[in-house]
Amino acid sequence: MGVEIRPLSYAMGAEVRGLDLTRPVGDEDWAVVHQAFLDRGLLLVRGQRITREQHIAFSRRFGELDRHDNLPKDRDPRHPELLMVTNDAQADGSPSNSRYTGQLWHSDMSFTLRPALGSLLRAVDVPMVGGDTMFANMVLAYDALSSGMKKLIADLHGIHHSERKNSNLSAEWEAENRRLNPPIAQPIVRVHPETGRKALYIGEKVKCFEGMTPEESQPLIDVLIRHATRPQFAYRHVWQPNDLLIWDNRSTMHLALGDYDPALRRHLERTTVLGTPSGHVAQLEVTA
Ligand SMILES: O=C(O)CCC(=O)C(=O)O
Repeated sequence: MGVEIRPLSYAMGAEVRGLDLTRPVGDEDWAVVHQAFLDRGLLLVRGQRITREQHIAFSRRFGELDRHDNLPKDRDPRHPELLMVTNDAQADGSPSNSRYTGQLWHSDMSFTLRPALGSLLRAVDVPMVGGDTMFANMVLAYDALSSGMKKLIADLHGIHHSERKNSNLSAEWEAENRRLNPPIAQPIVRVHPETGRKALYIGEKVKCFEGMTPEESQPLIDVLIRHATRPQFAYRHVWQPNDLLIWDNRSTMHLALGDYDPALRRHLERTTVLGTPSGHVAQLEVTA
């Protein structure tokens, strides 16, 4: 029997049943999974007790994997394709730099010149309650804008920064992050290379529009994020251990809510599939 696809919410997402990633996925099942990924923007595969190697091998079906040179401190030294999203303390006892990963609405690696096509995040250990992740369907959000707003934003570029929400990360991490990741300008509207559909490409890592000051930009950034994250465009994922979530970064954005007891372990591991080149190093507007 082949895989079965069941919608998770009206807006987006689907659960894939009947997939066992400890074994290679056959071509017929893969075709169904890949089509559901494009159609629904987010896939959930529950109960995947897989090794890191199996996680990486399945991820490669989606395309070439990022070795996370833009976030070298967050990757697993033995598997650079795997990024740790964890609140485990570091070897020297200092707090994890990735404990705040994703706590701003974002699309993965938007602050690079090759933003992610997709991400595959597996829950190893999650608190009994909380630590949920929210997703928004950016194609639905774009479609629902007025024609006037579509015209207004058509040629805008947003400048994406790589900072994390809380700034009490180690000074060393912050300095390296700034050095490796200059601000990158990305179009606010992107055309999905596989579906041909337009999607909003905005998030809380966008600090201003190119050619405009932060003060001029922020009101419109706020309007677009508020619009895109309306409940009817969203899905909220409540994690179970061994859940694998797979999302399309070209048609969705997401947010780690951080709504959990920090004394409890939360450890997830992510592969990132490289997307097509996009954007350019930003020209920052300097005003008198
Ligand atoms: O930890 C989460 O819930 C999401 C992590 C995240 O935003 C990411 O890996 O991009």
